[in-house]
Amino acid sequence: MTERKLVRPYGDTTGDGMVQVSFTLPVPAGKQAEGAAAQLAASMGIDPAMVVHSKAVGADHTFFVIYGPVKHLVDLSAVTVAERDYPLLSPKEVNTGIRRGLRRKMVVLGACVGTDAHTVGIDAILNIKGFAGEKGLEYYREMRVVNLGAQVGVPQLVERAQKEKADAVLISQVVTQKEAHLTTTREVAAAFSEAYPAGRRPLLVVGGPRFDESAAAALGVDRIFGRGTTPGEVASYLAHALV
Ligand code: B12
Repeated sequence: MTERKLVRPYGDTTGDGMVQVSFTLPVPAGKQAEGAAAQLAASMGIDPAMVVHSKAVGADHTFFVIYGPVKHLVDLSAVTVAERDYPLLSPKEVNTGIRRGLRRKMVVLGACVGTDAHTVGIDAILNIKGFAGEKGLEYYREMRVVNLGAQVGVPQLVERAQKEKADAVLISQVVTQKEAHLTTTREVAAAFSEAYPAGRRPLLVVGGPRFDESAAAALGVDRIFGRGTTPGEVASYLAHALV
């Protein structure tokens, strides 16, 4: 049995339980708004709750930062996360693997899908200049990368994947308002399942800063990559999954 390891948040001294949270209330800035923020924080378990910052956001809303202690503990032995279950490879190893395993170039299609226009993330993974000191997938000699850019419709994505004979389709979802990232991902998964015979669709990989990386199966895709992902991690995964 794993040993329980309990920790508390750290503010000024070890174990003091101090946390900082921020939120906006639909209340005009003023004493009543600050009282309302303190009340909400107290009911969240922050006691005593200090309103350390409040600022009007337009005429009818106020933004707050609250600081104070919680009594809650974190049991590190009960934490579950999606661990990387494949080895990190160098570009040379990925290229060699593809050449030996596929005996042709791996076709990787990428796009920012739906209404989302945030292309910086998918470009960080695909463009040759890369991200965090690593070259993007365009740098890999054994990959043929097709970057469709922003605001690509789901039918257009499927059509292009078929035309290019894509081995992997990489989609980016940055906007999370009204769970747009989840809805679009489910739409992509459903459209690919419908367009391809069972077990024959390309590998579906989704990325964006606010995804839960352990939710791939629930969303109908093969893998999710979250914030801070580097191109090397994605290339290694593609080699692991497809070769
Ligand atoms: C730059 C930016 C813009 C630029 C985008 C330019 C462009 N060509 O991309 C512009 C000005 C156009 C823009 C517009 C808007 N934006 Co904006 N934008 C940002 C900003 C400041 C930075 C995003 C970014 O580039 N990050 C850097 C990249 C490298 O990080 P990343 O995207 O997380 O990508 C990494 C990982 O997530 C992962 N990854 C991402 N995608 C993929 C895909 C795959 C396959 C893989 C494997 C990995 C992967 O790998 C990347 C590298 O590690 C963020 C705030 C922030 N600080 O994050 C807001 C933000 C994303 N925008 C926001 C909003 C609201 C908007 C607008 C709606 C604003 C408006 N009212 O018009 C519009 C929406 C436009 C649209 N239709 O999508 C909100 C979203 C809020 C939410 N809950 O959804 C944010 C969070 C700002 C905020 N705090 O309110 N925006």
